[in-house]
Amino acid sequence: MGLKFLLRSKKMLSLVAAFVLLGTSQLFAQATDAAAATTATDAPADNGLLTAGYYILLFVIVCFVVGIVGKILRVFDLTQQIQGKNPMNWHNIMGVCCLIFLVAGMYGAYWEFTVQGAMILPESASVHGVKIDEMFWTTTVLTMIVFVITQILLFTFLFRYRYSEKRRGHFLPHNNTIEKVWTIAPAIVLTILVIFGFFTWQQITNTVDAKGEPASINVDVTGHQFAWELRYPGADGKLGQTNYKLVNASNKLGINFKDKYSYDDLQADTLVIPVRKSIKLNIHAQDVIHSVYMPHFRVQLNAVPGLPTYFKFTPTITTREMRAKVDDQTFEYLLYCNKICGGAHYNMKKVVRVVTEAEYQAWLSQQKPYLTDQLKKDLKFAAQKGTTQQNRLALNN
Ligand SMILES: [Cu+2]
Repeated sequence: MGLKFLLRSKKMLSLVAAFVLLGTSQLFAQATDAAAATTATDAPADNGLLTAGYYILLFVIVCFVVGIVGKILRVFDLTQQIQGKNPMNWHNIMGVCCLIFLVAGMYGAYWEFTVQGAMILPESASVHGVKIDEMFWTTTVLTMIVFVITQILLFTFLFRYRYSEKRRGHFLPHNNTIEKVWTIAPAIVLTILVIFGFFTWQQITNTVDAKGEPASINVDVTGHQFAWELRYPGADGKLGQTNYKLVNASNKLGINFKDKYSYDDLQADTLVIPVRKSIKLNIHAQDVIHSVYMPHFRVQLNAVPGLPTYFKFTPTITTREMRAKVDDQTFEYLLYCNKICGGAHYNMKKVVRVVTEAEYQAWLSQQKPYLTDQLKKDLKFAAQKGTTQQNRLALNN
């Protein structure tokens, strides 16, 4: 009796807690509405906590309702039995519940695609990006077909073959044909998808400029905690060599200034690239693993210390054209680091601007060389001492 009382009081407490939460949510909602009305802004007033609280409350209420309905049905069932009538057929009820779950689940999947489907990927703004998207959609459509078929079969079978006293279950210990079908069919489909992906990836990573094709524009991007450094080749179109042992306060990329190609290398704040020109992004890291990520160009590659990597791509839509397309004059392409590389990882963001060839040349002529007067002085100093400046990285080796 004591235990029953405790259980009952727990239920009461849960009920009170649910209603308090509902009341608080209502109050918050009113406060948010009032705040939105007073500030008179067009931005929707969204409170993540409030939304989460609302859905948790909704879930708790649904659980309560299901529990209460279950109890009522149980009492009804017992009453029927006491009166000598047929008991409720719970197998039929569960079977129908499976069908309801199937319809509700299918509608949920449809809703997800129609409402949030457009958020999957922004429009591709590079040549290979279109191929990646084709691959992505082919895989999505194929897996969706399998998903729909298996869900329909699963829940319809649960309904169709629900327990019945009139029917005896058929024991099927082994069937080679079924085994073959469900092993070979997915294997073939997956092999086709993998081969498709392999050829697409091969085309993307084939970074050698073909004969007669104009050379790609080489741009160095170096990640360190917590920023990206950009280096453009000067008039000679070639980037000078780098060496991590040369990294110091005035030569942060460790550029080897004994290499004549490095004299005119330029430093830049924004990754400006000309439209419809092949860009070879040379990716470096100085401390930990970072990752170059440019979602609009479908570019993503790790930046690994000691292992320079590269990604060749051709942008197809200028920033100006994209601003018109998305109807947002503040739109910018971005280069992120999408490897959680430390406390201020979120700072590793660079604006990428796709411009016309003329605009690119005009911009390039305004960039400053890495070989600054200070650096020239420092290098001269180092030459006099007969040694290069030591640094932490060099000391480790
Ligand atoms: Cu990073």
